[in-house]
Amino acid sequence: MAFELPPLPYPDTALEPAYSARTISFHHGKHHKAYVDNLNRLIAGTALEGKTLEEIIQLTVNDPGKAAIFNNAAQVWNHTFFWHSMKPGGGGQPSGPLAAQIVETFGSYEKFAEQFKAAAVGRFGSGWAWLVADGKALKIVTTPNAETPLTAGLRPLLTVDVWEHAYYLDYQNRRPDFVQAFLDQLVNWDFAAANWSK
Ligand code: MN3
Repeated sequence: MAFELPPLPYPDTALEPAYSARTISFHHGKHHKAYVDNLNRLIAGTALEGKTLEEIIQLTVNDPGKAAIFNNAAQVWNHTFFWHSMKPGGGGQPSGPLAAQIVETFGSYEKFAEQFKAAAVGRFGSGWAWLVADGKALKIVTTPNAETPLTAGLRPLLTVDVWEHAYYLDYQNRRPDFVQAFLDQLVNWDFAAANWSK
């Protein structure tokens, strides 16, 4: 069974105006789809065909001969996770046990937001910023290019894509404005809280 592009969890207009249907049409319909198509082409007829996405990621990480497979598999996983990290009417502060843990770890939601934004803006070049669980601890980490915290044994709670293709049509070069909009208007704390309680 070949991998398929997972459908968006909301209509492509649902995140407007913070994230336009035009951006989603390219980001999901072209970029994310290309990673799926490339992955299927690269694993066809190999021992990796039939493995899960997570298995392929773990089996190819740090293998220079399988870098293209890793990059496409990890980008498929990361993008699917990213779409779920946003929701219509999202943004603002979390509630419940995750909110309490954020206050305990970072001092306040505002301090968390400040550190998350600094990490996302400071990721040089292409990559991702993540809130992850490291055992029972919360951490903000960034990964370059296609890399994912999964391969470091970390459990992703939410992510923001900071590749230029993620925001250029709506924000041009203004990555800080995109990350601020992600925090204020897009982030899906219900998804993060569900991941935290797993
Ligand atoms: Mn992307």
